[in-house]
Amino acid sequence: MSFPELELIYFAAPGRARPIRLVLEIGKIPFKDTRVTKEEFGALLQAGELPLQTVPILKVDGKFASSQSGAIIRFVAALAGLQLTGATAVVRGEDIVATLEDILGLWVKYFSSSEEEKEKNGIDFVESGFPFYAKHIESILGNRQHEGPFVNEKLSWVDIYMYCFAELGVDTAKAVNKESPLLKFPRFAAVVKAVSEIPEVAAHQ
Ligand SMILES: N[C@@H](CCC(=O)N[C@@H](CS)C(=O)NCC(=O)O)C(=O)O
Repeated sequence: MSFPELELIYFAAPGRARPIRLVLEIGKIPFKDTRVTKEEFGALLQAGELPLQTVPILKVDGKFASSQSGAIIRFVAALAGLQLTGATAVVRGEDIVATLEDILGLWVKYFSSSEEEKEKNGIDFVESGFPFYAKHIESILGNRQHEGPFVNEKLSWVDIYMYCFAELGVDTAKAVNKESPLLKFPRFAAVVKAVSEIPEVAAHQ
């Protein structure tokens, strides 16, 4: 199969690039994984190569294609055959993705809180914020009409998104010495486990 020439530009961190990198790796799609330092990011900014002053950036065949991670992941998922197919898959999957973005919004508030408030806000996130949204995701998963572990019958980029975003809860719980909030959501946890067992995910760096 032939693919366009892809370059993903992001920091040397998982962040918003991780689900994109994983989808490309699972799809066996070659790409240039450009990981920039803060200085290199500044140089790209100066050169006018970051239209929204943010990364990730995707270049296709050497030309700018997108500066929105949501657009990039849907594009690479379509190339990898990991897109949401069919109306029910779209409404179920996109509801989960939007809810994961809500979780990220809350987590950013916790993460940017002052040193004095950090522990208390972390505990609130693990015991109340994350579970509020995870309960909703769990109920969507409860409405599935199939027996497999994934959101839809077949693996899609949404499962990979869930795997990446679940770490916000798991890692914050570790940071504040609390139990993982995923333990209360067995269907969500089963998606995360199934994705973690995909060879490309297990081998990802
Ligand atoms: N809506 C954008 C947001 C991207 C974004 O906020 N990127 C952050 C890194 S995760 C960034 O480039 N921040 C600029 C900086 O760190 O100076 C997307 O999802 O792609």
